[in-house]
Amino acid sequence: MLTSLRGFRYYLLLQSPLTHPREASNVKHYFHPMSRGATTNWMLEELDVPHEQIVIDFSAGETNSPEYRAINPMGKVPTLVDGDAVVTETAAICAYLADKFPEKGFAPPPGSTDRGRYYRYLFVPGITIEPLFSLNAIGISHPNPQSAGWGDLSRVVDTMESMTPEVGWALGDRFTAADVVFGGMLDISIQFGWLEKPSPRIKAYVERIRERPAYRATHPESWYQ
Ligand SMILES: N[C@@H](CCC(=O)N[C@@H](CS)C(=O)NCC(=O)O)C(=O)O
Repeated sequence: MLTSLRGFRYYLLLQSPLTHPREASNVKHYFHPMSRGATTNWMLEELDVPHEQIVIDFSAGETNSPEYRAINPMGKVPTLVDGDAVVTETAAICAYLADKFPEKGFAPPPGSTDRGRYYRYLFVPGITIEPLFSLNAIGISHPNPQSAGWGDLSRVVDTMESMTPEVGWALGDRFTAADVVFGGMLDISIQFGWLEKPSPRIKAYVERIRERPAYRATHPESWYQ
């Protein structure tokens, strides 16, 4: 069982085929298959967005080039460039794409009750779940959970559990970007062994996620078989 992002990278290096190249378009996706870019790649596949796939090998230092830093000063992948719009951060890219293609129904209307719930599913993974588990995986816990935005392990696990839908998807019957971001984080939490004992509810939701054709087209086979 993988326990770290580094393990994930080497694992994918051995296992994952590169995703299918797509026709050139105004949308450029800077990514690497062994990175969080797998999630944005999945989102692009869900929406069937024509785009140019630009592989940036961060382990070879390509994120440090002046050209790439001019696009993303954090020197991280993924980055999405759509004409003049530059979008970084996995959840932001998924949210941007969902809004850009409203006809696909991947985001509830702004101002609706569901939109509030949707934002929660988009923001909790990167702001709360990931920092807690990244530190936990290397044996670090914040000395003061009241001032750490992610609190502590038991609060994060309880939150993940309570946000996981018992049936269907995060917002009900319709699969949305909330499932790509939140469901993707639960999937990674299981794959990396961050969640030591995933509950039956979390396991069942992640199984549903792994059934999606777009997930399967963008993830290594061993993740879902
Ligand atoms: N918060 C960012 C994190 C992106 C990130 O950490 N990407 C890693 C690969 S998974 C990276 O590009 N690392 C290269 C580096 O930091 O030099 C997101 O969600 O997109």
